[in-house]
Amino acid sequence: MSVMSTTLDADLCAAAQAHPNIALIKYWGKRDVPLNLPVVGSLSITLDTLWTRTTVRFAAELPADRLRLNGREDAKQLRKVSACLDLLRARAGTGLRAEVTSYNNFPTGAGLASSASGFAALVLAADAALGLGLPPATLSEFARRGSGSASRSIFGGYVEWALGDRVDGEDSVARPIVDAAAWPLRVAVAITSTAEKAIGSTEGMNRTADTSPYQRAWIDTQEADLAEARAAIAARDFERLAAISEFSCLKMHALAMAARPGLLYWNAATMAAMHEVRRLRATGVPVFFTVDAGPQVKAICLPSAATQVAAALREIPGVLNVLETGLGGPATRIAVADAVAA
Ligand code: 2P0
Repeated sequence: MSVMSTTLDADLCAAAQAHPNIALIKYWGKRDVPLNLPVVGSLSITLDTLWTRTTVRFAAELPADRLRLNGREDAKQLRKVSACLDLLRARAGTGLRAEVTSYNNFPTGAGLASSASGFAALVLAADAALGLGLPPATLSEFARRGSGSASRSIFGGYVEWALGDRVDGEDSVARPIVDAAAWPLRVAVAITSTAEKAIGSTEGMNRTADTSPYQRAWIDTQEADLAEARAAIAARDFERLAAISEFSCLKMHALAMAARPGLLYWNAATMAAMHEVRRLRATGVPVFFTVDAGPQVKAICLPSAATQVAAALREIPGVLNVLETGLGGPATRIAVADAVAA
């Protein structure tokens, strides 16, 4: 079906849903900023109950792209969204502008990877609206161009985003390594602030690369961490995954803290939650933490410990809310009618 032949009689409109992901082996640093090519590979889990739902409508009457995010026009994100849509327009051979409507059922811009689920949902909805049917690896590549971590949210369960070595970045895409159902860990997200973060990931990563004396060590040690995490997941070895994941998280924060000026994403409740997770683990509870470029603490645990972990996090002063989720599936198309605010 040619795009141009359908523009006069039908809206090119489709919707998609994608879930945020949490990196256990972290992405931090870009070797190519415009292409979002990373300096390290990374490995994540995709979440279940948190989602972004996005509708994309291409139409001849639109003079420019428009974005409504959580019910409001968002000029700040529009440039990145337009640039991402350009990739799909180029494949479709169309110059049609689009109206994008997107909702998150979780706080935006607070270290909960809303850009990951956001760009994954955007790319899949635009792909469907234009009738492209691009393969998942290409969807992952295009999502990466919007936001690095979005490459991983195209897929469900345990996902690895390859470092790649091509200058055009075509091999720096994600792939699923183990299904969510094959090892259904649980995640409790301790929300300690709902404010938008002061320093975005891109700026933080670039400042780190420019000024942190630990950047070289970070790059040189990542492959061993990835190998260890892959082995832990393959063996369903929770303690081994806990150890390597906390190591990668603390190493990333140490790297960023050593930038000038240092990046401090934690608040007092972030620290308290990390200590509580370690206290629980010392008493035999199967749980570990990870923290991204924001103050929320993600506690990953075996299903048997989920209720106890969430209850313990709720007791911590400064923890505003605890979201509980399992591991989720890949980005999927949804009916346009289901994409409106839930
Ligand atoms: C990650 N983070 O692996 C790491 C760990 C935050 C800390 O990916 O600049 O929004 O759009 O590529 O993907 C958050 O950074 O950054 C992130 P851009 P992104 O999940």
